[in-house]
Amino acid sequence: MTTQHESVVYPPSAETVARAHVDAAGYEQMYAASITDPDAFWGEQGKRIDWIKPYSQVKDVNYNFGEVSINWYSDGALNVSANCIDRHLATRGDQTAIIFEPDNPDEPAQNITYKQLHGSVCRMANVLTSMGVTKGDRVIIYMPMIPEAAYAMLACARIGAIHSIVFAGFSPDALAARVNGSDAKVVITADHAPRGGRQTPLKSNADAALLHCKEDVKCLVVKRTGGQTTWIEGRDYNYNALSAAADDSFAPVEMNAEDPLFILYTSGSTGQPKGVVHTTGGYLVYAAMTHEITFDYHDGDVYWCTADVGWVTGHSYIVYGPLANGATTLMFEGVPTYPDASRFWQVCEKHKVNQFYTAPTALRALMGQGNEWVEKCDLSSLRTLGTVGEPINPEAWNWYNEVIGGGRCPIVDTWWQTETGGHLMTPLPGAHAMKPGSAMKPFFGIVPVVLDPQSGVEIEGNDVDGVLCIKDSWPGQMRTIWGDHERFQKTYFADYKGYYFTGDGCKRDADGDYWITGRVDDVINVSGHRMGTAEVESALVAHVAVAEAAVVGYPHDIKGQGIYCYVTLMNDAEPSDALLKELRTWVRTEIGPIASPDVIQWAPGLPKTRSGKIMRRILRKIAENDFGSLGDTSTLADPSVVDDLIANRSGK
Ligand code: 6R9
Repeated sequence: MTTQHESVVYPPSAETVARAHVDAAGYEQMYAASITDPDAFWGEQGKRIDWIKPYSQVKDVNYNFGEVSINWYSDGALNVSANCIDRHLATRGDQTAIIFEPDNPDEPAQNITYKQLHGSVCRMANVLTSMGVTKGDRVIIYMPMIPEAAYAMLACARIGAIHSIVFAGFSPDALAARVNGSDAKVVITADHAPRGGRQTPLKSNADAALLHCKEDVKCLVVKRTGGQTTWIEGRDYNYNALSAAADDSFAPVEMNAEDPLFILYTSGSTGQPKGVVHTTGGYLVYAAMTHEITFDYHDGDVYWCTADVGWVTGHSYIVYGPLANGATTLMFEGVPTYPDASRFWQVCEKHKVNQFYTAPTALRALMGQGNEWVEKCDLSSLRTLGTVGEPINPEAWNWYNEVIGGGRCPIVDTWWQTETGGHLMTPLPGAHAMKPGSAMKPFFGIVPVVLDPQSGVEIEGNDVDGVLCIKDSWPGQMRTIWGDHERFQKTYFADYKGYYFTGDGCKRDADGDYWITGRVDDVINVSGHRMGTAEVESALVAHVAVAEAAVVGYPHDIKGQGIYCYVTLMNDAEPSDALLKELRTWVRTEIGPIASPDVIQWAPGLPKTRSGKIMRRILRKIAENDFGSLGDTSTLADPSVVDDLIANRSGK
């Protein structure tokens, strides 16, 4: 995988520029306005959505460590579900809001109109209310990628309950931690989740999780496959029966702009995942605006983001952004390679998709299968292509551009994070020339700065690199970590005072365009999924045979990064293939299949400083097979452990 920067530049076509919401001059003018007078700019943008009570205040932000507080539109009131549904009913009630494409291509797709969406969401809101859910309560959503997942999100928003989605690939233990961490009242799940022809037993996972939760947590079960599940009377509620009997109207609850909309757990460099909190008004304004402008979405287009609602991309760019804009958004239950490697392209052809948004890892996997899978499909409807989740290598970018986009479609390489709510840097289709692998330019209102990692001083000028921080707030920014505002400040505002610290490294090239160079902390990015090495380590050391573990990322052709684990066993444990397999299964059970170790190396000792700190830099180099540049090992307590690790490095 090449990572060097290509100097090739792809300007947008005249047709793209003519159609685009924003052209080059428009970008310059709007960007300048957004920075010079954020109150005026965002005050105007706030009108994209409907307010029950208009705001008189726009931005009210303090980035000073110790007193960080972020508020937008804070005296306004609104309801997100009303914005995503009700306000479209008069003009587009019969337009498709959600296209559902099931895992099995032989199962019919569904087109759900805005009117139908309204009915289903109201019924779900009534069901949740009858289970005791009210404004401010937390609801966990642990679901397949089916329309009911979107109904659940919007029903919570309608009631004013705070949802927290747990990706269906997470284990019962991870689910229990999130139910308990958010003190949730209800878990919404389904019997099974079909994916790639296989089925994940969601309900039985939820049963296992709920054994470790408070007894009064209730479970609402959606029928997806009709497969066998156990049923606990009094705790389990049958969604299909209850919603059929429920009223199809439910008045949206008035929410303050700063009331939480959702919590989403994400990995950090230390400790267990943290509950990122997004609020109601600013988040929706930002999700709606970025969805329209980044993808150059126009009325009547069909838009498809292949993410899962379990990740932030699914929140902002499958559900909230598109629906706030009255779009037709496609929800896909399956995987790119089932039943075969042409599935994505068949779905594009079948539903005449105009904007397509996916992750580099999927592109790399599909690219390796050959072009014949693409060439048999008609992709002429495609207009904008997007990527997200990790840096895209030039080979994958070129393949996306030429083979998928036929050289006609701008590629928006959107850099952002769970914490940012929406895109912070991306080329805009009609405004910027593209460079393969570059996130190019900041979105409106975003002031990226490159800091010297040691001194924290801003590095001015071009052709520079350092750590990426953001100078000021934007409406979609996270507001706090659920239940731990101090951790919020320490994670994002302590290392570089007065800035939001992204955790990413970045280069500003000679033209002033931005390139994300990857995480500078102990977070790794596996197939576009964020993982804290600390989480995998703590799963490993929870096993009786493991004394100590250190986990690092290493370059992986398809996944971007793979998980490399150094494991020191207890004195009475013997290394064996069986134990290796057991540990792999153990981590999958503790966290979920996405955390499955790619490599486990037995390490009789780990390289440590005299004060006992593990030298991860060295472990990273060994995992990368880069023994020539181990750097200074003289500060190690026992330098000979390094020789042993090199001599026994696993074959991968
Ligand atoms: C939206 C999302 C965030 C981290 C982020 C960065 C990496 C995301 C990227 C990218 C290079 C891009 N990342 N988009 N790196 N180019 N276009 O992915 O959120 O799961 O929180 O991950 O992903 O390292 O800091 P999240």
